[in-house]
Amino acid sequence: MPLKSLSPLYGKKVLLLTHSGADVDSFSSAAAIHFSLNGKSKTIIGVPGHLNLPSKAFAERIGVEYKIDPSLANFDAVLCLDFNKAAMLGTMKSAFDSFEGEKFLIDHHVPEKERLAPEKNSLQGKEAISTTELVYSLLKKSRIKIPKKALECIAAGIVTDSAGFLVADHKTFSIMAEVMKAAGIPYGSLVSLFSVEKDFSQKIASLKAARRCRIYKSRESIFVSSDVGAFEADSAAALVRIGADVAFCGYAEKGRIRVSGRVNNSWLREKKFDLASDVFNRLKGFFEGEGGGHAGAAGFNGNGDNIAPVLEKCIALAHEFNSKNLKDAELKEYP
Ligand SMILES: [Mn+2]
Repeated sequence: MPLKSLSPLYGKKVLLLTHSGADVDSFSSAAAIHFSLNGKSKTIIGVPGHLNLPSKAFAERIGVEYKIDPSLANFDAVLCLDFNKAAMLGTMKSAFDSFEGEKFLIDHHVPEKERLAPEKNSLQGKEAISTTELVYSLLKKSRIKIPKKALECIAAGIVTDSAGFLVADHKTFSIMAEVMKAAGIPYGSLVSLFSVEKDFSQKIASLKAARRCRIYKSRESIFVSSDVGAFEADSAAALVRIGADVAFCGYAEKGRIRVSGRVNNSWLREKKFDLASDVFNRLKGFFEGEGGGHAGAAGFNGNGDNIAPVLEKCIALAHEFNSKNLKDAELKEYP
């Protein structure tokens, strides 16, 4: 039986834990629960490593504290938000693995074999557009009066994880309408809570990714890959905006490799492609590391000193997907 209410957390000291490099959905899931359980539980928001730029701005503007790499000592329970693999905790993984208190999980990724929390403490809904959507359903079932700030968090997670409603359906809009009505906040103000102007180095990274990019033709589709020093997710998204159907950007640094992939939305729907299962999870068979994410936005973290073969393998796996059942579909690189 999955988690049906937040009441098992009442009266306890609870760490609300995001994944490393917390995005807005992960962070605002924690913040929504933090605001809503005020007075019922003692909650602290914990972030392994760092927050991404939009969620850092969001935390500041909504006015909520968090701890980077907190110690798990003295907590009765840890609630994992928006991830389902301990590898997503970065350097906090071992502390989490050896934590002896209760473990809880709310997440919308496709369930893994690995379990971070017992089933009775988990709410997993891969049909939900965001983890905040699951948090919202749980707060309602718990009959908690949801404060305005928590409603803003819930809405922010839906907007960002749906990529501005690109992957939304009618249910997403009805939940959004309900949450925005209760929060009494116009859409523009909501978006301004997490919007960040790209900074200079981010723009340079995207432009360099475009300059260095390798361009491939896989049947009638365009795949690209690029070696970038930083902002790999953002750079991959930029390459999709200028015409790639699938883009991989990554780098190797100090023995670590990191790759992000992004996919054009209509291509993704037409092909029923899934970056996580068709590329990044399979990459594990060739390189040491962990892959994961969503159909249209995913990544891989691993060990290695050379990014070129990793990017080439990503392109090859995407091409393998794109050419299945076709014998002679060749992958052509543009000079
Ligand atoms: Mn999410």
